[in-house]
Amino acid sequence: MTISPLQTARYAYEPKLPLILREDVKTIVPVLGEKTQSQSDREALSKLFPNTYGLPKVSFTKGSNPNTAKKLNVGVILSGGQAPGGHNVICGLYDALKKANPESCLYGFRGGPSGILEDKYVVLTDEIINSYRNTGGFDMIQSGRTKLETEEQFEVCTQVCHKHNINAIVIIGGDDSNTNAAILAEYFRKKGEDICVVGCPKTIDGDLKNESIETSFGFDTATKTYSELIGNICRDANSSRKYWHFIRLMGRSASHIALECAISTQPNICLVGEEVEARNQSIQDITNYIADIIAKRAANGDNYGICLVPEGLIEFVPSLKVLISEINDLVAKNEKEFSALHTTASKIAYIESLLTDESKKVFNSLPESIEAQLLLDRDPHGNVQVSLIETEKLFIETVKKRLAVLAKEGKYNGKFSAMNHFFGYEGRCAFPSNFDADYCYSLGYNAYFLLSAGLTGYLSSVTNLSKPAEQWNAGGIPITMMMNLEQRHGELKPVIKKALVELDGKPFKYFEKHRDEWAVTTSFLYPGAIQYFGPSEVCDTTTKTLALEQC
Ligand code: FBP
Repeated sequence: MTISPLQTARYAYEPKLPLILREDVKTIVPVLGEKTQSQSDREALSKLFPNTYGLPKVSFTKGSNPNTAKKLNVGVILSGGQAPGGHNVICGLYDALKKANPESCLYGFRGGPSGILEDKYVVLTDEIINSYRNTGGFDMIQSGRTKLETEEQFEVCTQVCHKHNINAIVIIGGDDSNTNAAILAEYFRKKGEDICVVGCPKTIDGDLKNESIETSFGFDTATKTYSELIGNICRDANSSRKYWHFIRLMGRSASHIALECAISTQPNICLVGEEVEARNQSIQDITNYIADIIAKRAANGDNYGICLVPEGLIEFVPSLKVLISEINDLVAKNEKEFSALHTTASKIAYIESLLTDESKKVFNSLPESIEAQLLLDRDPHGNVQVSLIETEKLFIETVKKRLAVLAKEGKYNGKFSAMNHFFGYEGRCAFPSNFDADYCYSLGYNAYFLLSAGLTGYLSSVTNLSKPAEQWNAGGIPITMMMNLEQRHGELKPVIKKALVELDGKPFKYFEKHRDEWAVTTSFLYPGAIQYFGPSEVCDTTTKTLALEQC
């Protein structure tokens, strides 16, 4: 197989570990801290997790660790959307496991959580691991979105673990996958099974974070990749001075990706879903906001610009949120009739006939293409797939109309020519930045010390991330500590709290302070491509979000 020169060079890159994890594996010892409490709903959660609630936080120190002599069989699962660095989590776990005992074995369950249910696996070897070091993607064992959540599934997991004598499972996933990891850990304990479950925080969306998890892996590389592309488009716009570029960015719900890219590239406009909701804005309000900036720039002779739109925005617009949740319920309740309809027009007519009057009005106000996209297949959670809804095109249409009104009123005299883009899949499998390569390797390596100590229901945690790796702290956080109860499909469920953009947080405040200036005065930044080799200030810096949050 021919491989690119960069890939060859990346194979040789040695990820940086926190100092304590650089010690001989036999001398790294877990230290149990204070017992913990959940975010809220403490009584209810302690009843739901009688065996794993309130566990202590874990850190590591130097000493003598007898556990590392044990031969262990460990299973690893990649769950959900791809995020740069996933391979390095597996490589870190593999290296620690083999250093401790070369007889130990790592089973890679294929295709996500369904891999363990169907017992599809590969026993990972040096040859496989070495051909994926520091590379992007999840193709070593692939990923999937099946959810491990029912007792029947947990029973199958138990049988598969017995079959291979598996002592521990590492689940690399986002908030939902790690919530389910905690439920599986509790199930194993309840059944008296000696199988540990440890999670690793993954998602480019950046919404799995809290005081103990500073960032999810993949956010750094994905936002740097999008920022490079946005910066290139900014420069193109500034060169030809004839287009407005509307760029939608991934992020299933929270607007962290758009906000990070905005701080990195200083576009003229960046919408933030959480702000739209807080201000109770409608599509028309947002349209007016964009059109006013376009008119102001046109008055200066600048008929060009950049507008960033987070893909999750659509569900933050209050009237659309209601509409989408009505459609989700209608599609779920009338699944048979709905799937029997074969044309888009018949689907639109069917749903329209069942909507409440208020939502029907909102639905009818949307272009037909968006109506159709709102009816596309739901994800495994029954939610609309926001990555398929072309909100950027919606705004190009509504803004065009608004500019025509402003022109009639004598408030706009310009030329509006727009281009649309969507950046999502382009960033999820990029070669991990040095930060993600180091962070992910550390998360995986660290996970070994948790599971070899028999710790279960923990998330592998590496903190102090805005500092150089030698100052990072390694440890484990009980997953129940991050939980609260939330209504999900009509039921109160234990879940890890999703971190949305905080409007009083430092990253948003920084953006808010500068955005009016960036709107009118062209202030684009051109971050360029991720650098893997060169001076540390060019290659190793993390996101602006993390830097601002930790300053
Ligand atoms: P995870 O939360 O599973 O990491 O995935 C996030 C994400 O990349 C979102 O940004 C995006 O909306 C979604 O996955 C796309 O899903 P799919 O890969 O199934 O098209």
